[in-house]
Amino acid sequence: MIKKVLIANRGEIGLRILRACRDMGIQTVAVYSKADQNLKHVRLADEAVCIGPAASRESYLNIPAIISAAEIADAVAIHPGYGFLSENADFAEQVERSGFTFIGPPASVIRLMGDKISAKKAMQKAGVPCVPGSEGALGKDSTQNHALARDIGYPVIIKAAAGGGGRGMRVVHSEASLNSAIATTRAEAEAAFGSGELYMEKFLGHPRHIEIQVLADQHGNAVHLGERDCSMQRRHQKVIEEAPAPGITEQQRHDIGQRCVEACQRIGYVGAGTFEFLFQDGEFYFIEMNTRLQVEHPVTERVTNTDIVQAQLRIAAGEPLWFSQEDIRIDGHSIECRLNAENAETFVPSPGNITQYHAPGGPGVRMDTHIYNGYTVPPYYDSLIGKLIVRGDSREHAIRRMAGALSEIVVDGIHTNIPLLRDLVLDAHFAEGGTDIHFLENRLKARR
Ligand code: MV4
Repeated sequence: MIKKVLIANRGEIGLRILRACRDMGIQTVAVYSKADQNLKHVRLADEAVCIGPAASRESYLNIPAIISAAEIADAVAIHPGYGFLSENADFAEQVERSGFTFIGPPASVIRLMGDKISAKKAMQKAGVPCVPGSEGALGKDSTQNHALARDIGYPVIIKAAAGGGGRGMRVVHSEASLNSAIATTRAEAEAAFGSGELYMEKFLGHPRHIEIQVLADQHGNAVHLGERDCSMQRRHQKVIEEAPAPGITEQQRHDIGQRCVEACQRIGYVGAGTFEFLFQDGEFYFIEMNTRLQVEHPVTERVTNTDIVQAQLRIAAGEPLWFSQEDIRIDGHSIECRLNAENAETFVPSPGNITQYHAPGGPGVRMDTHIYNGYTVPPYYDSLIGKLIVRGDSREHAIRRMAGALSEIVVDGIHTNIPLLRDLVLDAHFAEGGTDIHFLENRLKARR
């Protein structure tokens, strides 16, 4: 097994990774910015190295500083967590070239999936269903682009190959605005990503966001851990996630899961990964693949009785997968609420001192958080302060447990989105299940 892991992240996921390591007898090295000396996992790690000032650019995104810290502490492997450098192929490459193990897929696979056009091509070839659209990048020929859009059928969506996660895209409803939409999206993509490469897809008007969790080892074995429904979102920030996705049948799960497993084998995927789909009118359409651990991984853990972070570590150590697809059962229902330091109505970030924290508890309740009484949430990073995860025997049971846990939790001193979460969990439409990606934004609009 790996002897010592450097945790190249912060907050709740830094602590999550530390706990997985500790559970497996792996030593830990925390790296932190000057604003993060008081992070819980920094206090708990075997060693801690300050890697720079508060600004992410100069600390959590500072590749030389992180690799130097790994050298100083004599770490064997680096876990990137999510966000920051987790999907940076150059980082993965430099980690490996410096003689460390990158806990994630090979740099070449990160690069392949980072380019959304090459990702889609690879998935199409592997038999994963994709959104109908352009074959590869859009050309400069306006006549051709018009013919393509007419072929696909309006509305279409123009997306940047280097985009993803909702950045660099534009919906086009009719041919009158196609040229200008392409030009504007191209200019924006050029400025934001340094690449103006674009592609076109049929725009789906009312999809759900359903994603498949996979694990693949270094020996060509792969399994899927079922799906998550992440449709409850605002401005591409997920708010509530759940597993399994309401209304998805055993057959649908098996079929789409098998496609993802085969795709993993085709592309040489290694580690934990997620296939993102839009789901509309009973069909799955691949949009992107995430080559990292995801924020919402715990809901999958709770219904499959797995530990995805420990699996990442064992896979990185070269261990062959220790269970097969038949061993995976979806047992019960799990829901996660993301707790943010922000105003529940305006969504304005609310960093500051937490004067009082009372954790929720009881059967089936898990709280993944780095906060504690007296902790000060710094203003420099993402506003996520924790994740409340529940498991129940059924979806109704899970909702009841979530409502109970949200009524117990106390976070004082800062504003949080807990009031919004309480509202949503008690919502009649949410109780029905299967709300689409526009539900929350429409509901917020209607309330004002
Ligand atoms: C789409 C779409 C509709 N049709 N593609 C947004 C994030 C990025 N991963 C892809 N996104 C979308 N792609 C087609 N062909 C609608 C979205 C979308 C969305 C997707 C998932 C979760 C939330 C979303 C919110 C707005 C738009």
